[in-house]
Amino acid sequence: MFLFLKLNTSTMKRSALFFVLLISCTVSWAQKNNKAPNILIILSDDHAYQAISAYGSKLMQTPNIDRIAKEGVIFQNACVTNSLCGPSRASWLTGKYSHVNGLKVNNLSNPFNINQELFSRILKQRDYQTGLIGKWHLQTLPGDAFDYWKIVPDQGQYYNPDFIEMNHDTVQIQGYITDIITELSTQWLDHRDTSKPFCLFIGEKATHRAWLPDLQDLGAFDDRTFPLPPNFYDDYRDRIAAKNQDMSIAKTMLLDEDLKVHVNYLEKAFYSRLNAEQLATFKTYYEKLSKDFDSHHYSGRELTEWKYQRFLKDYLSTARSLDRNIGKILDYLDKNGLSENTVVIYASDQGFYLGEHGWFDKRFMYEESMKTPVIMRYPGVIKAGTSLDEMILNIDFAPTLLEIAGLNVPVSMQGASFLPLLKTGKAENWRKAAYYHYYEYPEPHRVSPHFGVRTEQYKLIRFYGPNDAWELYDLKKDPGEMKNLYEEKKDTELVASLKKQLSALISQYRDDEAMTILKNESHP
Ligand code: SGN
Ligand code: CA
Repeated sequence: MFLFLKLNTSTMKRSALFFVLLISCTVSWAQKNNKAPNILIILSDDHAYQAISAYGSKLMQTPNIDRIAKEGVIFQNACVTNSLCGPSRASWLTGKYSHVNGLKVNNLSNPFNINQELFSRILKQRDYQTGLIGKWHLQTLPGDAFDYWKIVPDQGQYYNPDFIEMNHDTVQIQGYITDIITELSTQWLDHRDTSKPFCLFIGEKATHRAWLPDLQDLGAFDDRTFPLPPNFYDDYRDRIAAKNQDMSIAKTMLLDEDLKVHVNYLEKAFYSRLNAEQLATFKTYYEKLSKDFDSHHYSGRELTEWKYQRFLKDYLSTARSLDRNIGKILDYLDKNGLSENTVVIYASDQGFYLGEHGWFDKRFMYEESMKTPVIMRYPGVIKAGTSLDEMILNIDFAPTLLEIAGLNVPVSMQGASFLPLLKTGKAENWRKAAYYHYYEYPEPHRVSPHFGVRTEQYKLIRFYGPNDAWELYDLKKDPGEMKNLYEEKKDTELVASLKKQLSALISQYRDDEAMTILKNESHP
């Protein structure tokens, strides 16, 4: 027994020594080689997952976006917390809900507070080289939030656009916005300090209204007739807020400004940006179309369906350049040996309706707006071809990116890092319910404010203000969200449990405004 122990102790000592040696070698190897990864974010504007072939779209092929999915992960249930450009970007940067970061609506009179904690500034302070190029739309300038920035003012222009530089000068650059943003991004990468990891935030203007394509893509879908979404002729029965919106293809979408039928080239400021040659190409295409439109004398449903077809043709043509430019950026990474050590994220600031419920635009908590495309590549960490059903939120990006960079996540950030999901495809105790709160009313689309909770199967929404109502959907049985089950189920355990989850999330995220509405309801 004694002999055995002795033998065992000396074996243990030798093993321990071996391990100490092994660990010290590993640490020095790791220190030399474990360079923090670069981060490249491409955030588009209003790009619907229904128009991305990696999400199963039959509307068009997006081979370059699909390439990121093939080499990485596609999130099937990535959601925003307030489906609007400025608020979504503010949540991206801060990792916080709108009521905490202060940006609830796109509003000139209430600019984003740039001095709060932002993931980009933390990366910058921790030796990342940070850049921001393209759409920003936070009404305030980026200031010291990035080492370098060059942004388009407000929504930006598609043709020969203006850019604001760091010295606050505005310069006009000739060409098509999506190409220019790629060009500026690769130029910045060419001149970066290669001794540091980089984080580049690319804000695309595409595919925002009024869907103006690169001139080489005009007519790219003219031989196609797109099927109407099954709920295109929604009558909004049982759904007062949906009924009272102003974002329908039939009534809101404009023939001239949106669909370029007999556009007044003198009135709309952006057409005056085109040079003579560009204007001639543009006019040739849309004047032929206008004549054709006149000859048909469309009305009623025929007119609405003509508008839908034209909307999709312009929208998808604009998306063609977006996908092509994403390909250019991926090629740049390949050519410069950066692909292996760069995390690439492709996402849209929110989803978008492509005719579902008869709509364009976003804002509502219904699926096509609340869910947004998120596709990500991280060689060596994410297994190629992964598809995840877990619900991630736009407030999760800031904590995830900080964790990827090996930095601590401030406790004040409300999102959760989904790095464990990326590494293993699962995460302990991942959220089972997502909280949403939308505010902007009445302009520009008369979408009533609302908040709610989405689980894997159900969605409970509380509209307040002008259209006071509860709504309940069974997403499995009714993915088009056409049947509001609330009246039928309001006294059931299901509704009680969803209300409990909603109230718990409201407390967790400290949304006092929503809490007051709920409290007033239970104690009239
Ligand atoms: C503009 C658009 C709206 C759109 C908002 C917000 N009208 O006001 O249709 O909802 O932007 O979009 S437009 O005639 O000026 O195009 S966001 O993506 O920036 O939030
Ligand atoms: Ca947007």
